[in-house]
Amino acid sequence: MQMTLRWYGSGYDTVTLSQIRQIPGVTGVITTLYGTKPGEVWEREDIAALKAEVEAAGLTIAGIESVNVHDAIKAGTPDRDIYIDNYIETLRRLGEADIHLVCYNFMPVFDWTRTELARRRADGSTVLAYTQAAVDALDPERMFSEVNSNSNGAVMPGWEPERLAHVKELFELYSTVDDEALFSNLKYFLERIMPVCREYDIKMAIHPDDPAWPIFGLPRIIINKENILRMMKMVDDVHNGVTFCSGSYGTNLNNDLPDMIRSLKGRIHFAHVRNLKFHSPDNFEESAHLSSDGTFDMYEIMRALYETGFDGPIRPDHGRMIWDEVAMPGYGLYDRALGAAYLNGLWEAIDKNAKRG
Ligand SMILES: [Mn+2]
Repeated sequence: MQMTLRWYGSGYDTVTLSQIRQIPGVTGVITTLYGTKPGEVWEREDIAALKAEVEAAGLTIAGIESVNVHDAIKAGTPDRDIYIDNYIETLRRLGEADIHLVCYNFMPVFDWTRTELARRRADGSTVLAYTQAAVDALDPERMFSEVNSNSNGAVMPGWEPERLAHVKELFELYSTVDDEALFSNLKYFLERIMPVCREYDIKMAIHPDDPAWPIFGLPRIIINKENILRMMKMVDDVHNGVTFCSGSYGTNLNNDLPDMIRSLKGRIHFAHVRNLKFHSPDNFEESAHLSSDGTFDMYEIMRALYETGFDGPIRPDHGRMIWDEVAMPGYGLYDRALGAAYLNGLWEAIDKNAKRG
């Protein structure tokens, strides 16, 4: 595996490449052209400049998170082919730049959803948190404005304010899209992009829906073992793969994370590893990475990745806000650096144990 950190780019991220370079064992970043909109073709010069900047800092681009999928593709509207053609062209340009991993999601309207961006914990740190009761009490428009007013000035990925203006239209767009239609639209998209992925050996890695159940009446399909295996089989190509995000699949306590990892052997191209602390099945917060701080057994998650031969990029996912850092919620430097060090430690121990027999 390659240990990485997500980085939003110089114009957007409070964390610098030189800081990332100093985290022991972190050799790459997962990044994106944050200023692009879903459906656009990425400019070759912009890709080249991003790559040059990362490499000048002594790091590599380990993958792109994300190339976002336009709502026309997810909803399967008649103009979707225009956007798929653009997506294919972006993939071609990334492949030409020797980039071979692309994370994306297929969530209608909303990206990941949290109801608190700064829940205070006993130790004084603040974390992202979720309660179903808070979602049930909100309408989608309020959700957008609350996220944007509590983000420490950052533009939260998937919660761009300009999307708020269209939230009613977006809901209308999906009014006839159920789970089956969403699966079928995803299959159509994947079948069209697989040739360019094969040509440039680009591994597509779908991110799970977060939380892993429908919200606001919208369908969500990338939520459990049954559905993700269905997706792997419906386009059975190694380039159709998965971002295994423990914190997203883990929102549903019925998901057995190590078992899911084992069932996806060979198809996990990217891993987000983080822990959650549950107070009840629908009230959880993003704890420190350490097993004892949350609900998941992080050793077993890392062991399952190791034993299935996972060799892609991995990153600590969201971190707590600690030591008075001011940054995009979930994406400060300090706690993610602690997470990377901890995950590296688990991996080293698992690796040495395995080699000792
Ligand atoms: Mn994730």
